[in-house]
Amino acid sequence: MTDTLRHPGLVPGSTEPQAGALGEGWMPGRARHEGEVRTDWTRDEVRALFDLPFTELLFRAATVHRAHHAPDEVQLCTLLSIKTGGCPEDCGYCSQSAHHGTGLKATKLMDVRSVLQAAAQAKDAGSQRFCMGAAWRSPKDRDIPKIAEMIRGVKAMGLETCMTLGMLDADQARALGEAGLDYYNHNLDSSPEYYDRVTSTRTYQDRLDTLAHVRDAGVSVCCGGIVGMGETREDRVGFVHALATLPRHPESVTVNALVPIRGTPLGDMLADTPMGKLDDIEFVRVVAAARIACPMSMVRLSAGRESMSEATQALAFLAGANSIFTGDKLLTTGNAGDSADAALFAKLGLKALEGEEPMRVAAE
Ligand code: SAM
Ligand code: DTB
Ligand code: SF4
Repeated sequence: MTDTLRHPGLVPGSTEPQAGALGEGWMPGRARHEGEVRTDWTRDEVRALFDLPFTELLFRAATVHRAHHAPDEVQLCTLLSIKTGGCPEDCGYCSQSAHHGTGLKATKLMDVRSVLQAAAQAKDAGSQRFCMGAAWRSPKDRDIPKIAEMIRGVKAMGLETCMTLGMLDADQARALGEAGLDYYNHNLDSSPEYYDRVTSTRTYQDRLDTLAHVRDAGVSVCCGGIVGMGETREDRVGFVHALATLPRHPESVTVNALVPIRGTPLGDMLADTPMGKLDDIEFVRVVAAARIACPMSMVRLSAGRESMSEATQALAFLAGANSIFTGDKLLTTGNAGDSADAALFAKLGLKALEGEEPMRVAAE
């Protein structure tokens, strides 16, 4: 069943305000039909979304959201770091890079049994998807059989599987697909222009190449980035534009707020500076723009929720976020925790998504 059928009357465009209701500023950035899936967004159109009056942007995002998704349903995902620290990449935000002195203890790849135990706990806690992350530049071919075993084991529990292991070549992506992997998370992180300020050990094109291999292998894509890294509004525009103009929108779009970590270049640079905390309204603008530009995707309110007010999270849900990471840990940093989330869901009248995601339904 499509989401449109589940929400009769909320077809794309049905709740649009009249064009011109807000004067000249309204038309730029307007999709040809509200909620239409397009991969030909121009950067000017995305910028025009960001430039809308905040309440107008929120209204438009909420309208698009309702056209494709149940607004009271939020997908629950759980993260596990299956190989922590010691990463050869130098991502300026990351606690796990061997280039930074964060004091994090590096570990080997976990054994399959321990991973399956953690997955079983996540399932008991109501999670729909189990996301496994490794601090690698890319996996070694010798790691793939063990990774494949984890995928098969987690799937056998009835959970969706997601892996994030760094760059993949075409054969590795195919091997993960053959093991039954549902999603691969690989983030573009920021705009193409800002990327080399964030990471110097790989290029934007490297990220795009892996995303293409993942798609070619028939694995769904989870892709997003981080806001609050000292980037400009124009970089946030470029980031959403990059997601919206991929050959096919990611099934999941992750929007992380930077978790500033002492010992990382970005964490240290931004700590105690006025730039250190991204304005909440600007963060919600990114969520809303991503929702409008990628109407069918699940938009995940990702890292940074632990220090985000309930009101900001509520605005993000109104703006179209419909997925979160649950539990009290992300990969190496804290997360809001199940009791805080249960209280928030009760307060906001939200419930866990149990059905399928629209883009996956459409692809089947
Ligand atoms: N090594 C793999 C890679 O980089 O693709 C997978 C793991 S990596 C930790 C996954 C994503 O987590 C990054 O792309 C980044 O967007 C996000 N992330 C890492 N550290 C973060 C932080 N301190 N705050 C917010 N997001 C962060
Ligand atoms: C994503 O976009 N966010 C998640 C997941 N993909 C792998 C990771 C967030 C990590 C936050 C910092 C940490 O816990 O180390
Ligand atoms: Fe390594 Fe991923 Fe962290 Fe970059 S974000 S340092 S690739 S674990």
